[in-house]
Amino acid sequence: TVLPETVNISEDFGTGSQAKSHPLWPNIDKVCTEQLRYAREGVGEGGNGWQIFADEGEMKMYKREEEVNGMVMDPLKACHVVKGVTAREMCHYFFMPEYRNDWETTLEECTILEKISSDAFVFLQTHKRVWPASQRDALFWSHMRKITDGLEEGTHDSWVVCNNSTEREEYPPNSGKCIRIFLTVILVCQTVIEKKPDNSPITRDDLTCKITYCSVVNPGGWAPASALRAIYKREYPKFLKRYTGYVIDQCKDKPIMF
Ligand code: 6CM
Repeated sequence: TVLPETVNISEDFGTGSQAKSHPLWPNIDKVCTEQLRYAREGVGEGGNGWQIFADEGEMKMYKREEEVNGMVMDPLKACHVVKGVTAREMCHYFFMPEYRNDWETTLEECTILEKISSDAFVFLQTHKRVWPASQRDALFWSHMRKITDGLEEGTHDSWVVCNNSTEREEYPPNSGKCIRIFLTVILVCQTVIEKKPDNSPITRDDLTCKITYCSVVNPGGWAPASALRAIYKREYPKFLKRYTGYVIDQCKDKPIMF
């Protein structure tokens, strides 16, 4: 396969993070590894508690209904397949804060509390109030990395973004108008390149990006279970469709980024 001219926005992505000397690094590394393993597990054939709740073309969303002290903490796993973009492009737009407002429909404000390295940030986000729940905020680290181990056969490359709640003394939970939510999220992307019979350079038409998105959100304070499940059922498909459509649109006239 002949690869076309590629762009590299920051060379240290995936080649050994500069975040390794940071106190958060052991947690970042551990959670990313665990979440990747978890994302790679299938949803089975309904036998292990995963129930499908959205099925639109290539996009499938599954949840497991779980409650802790009456609070909904349903794990979500979504799979999608989109054409014309790479795994890195998909992860780039999810990770980089300057694009977040373009696709994240529930966002009110996003503050970068710390730039640990070019591939690891700490964010404080406030989300729009969704009736009937009170307003939520989230404080989390976010890390993007290239995956080289255990790639599925036929995969050209794989990138992930993992987001996980953390703490900052200066921003204690539930101190203002918001209730703090706690989240663990992973976006796993794999590029598949259609083999060319000749040696002609590949184009966007030859690219497929396989996506797995997993999340667990602890709402942090009580919210009615049925309302919360209705919000998730509406918001997650909306997010994944909007997000993937946004990346396709952003990339279509740009050189392919591996
Ligand atoms: O993963 C997503 N976005 C990331 C970047 O913003 C990040 C953020 C996750 C926050 C998830 C919050 C979901 C709930 C927000 C709505 C508030 C409803 C109040 C009900 C009480 C909990 O990982 C995409 C997240 C898409 C969510 C639909």
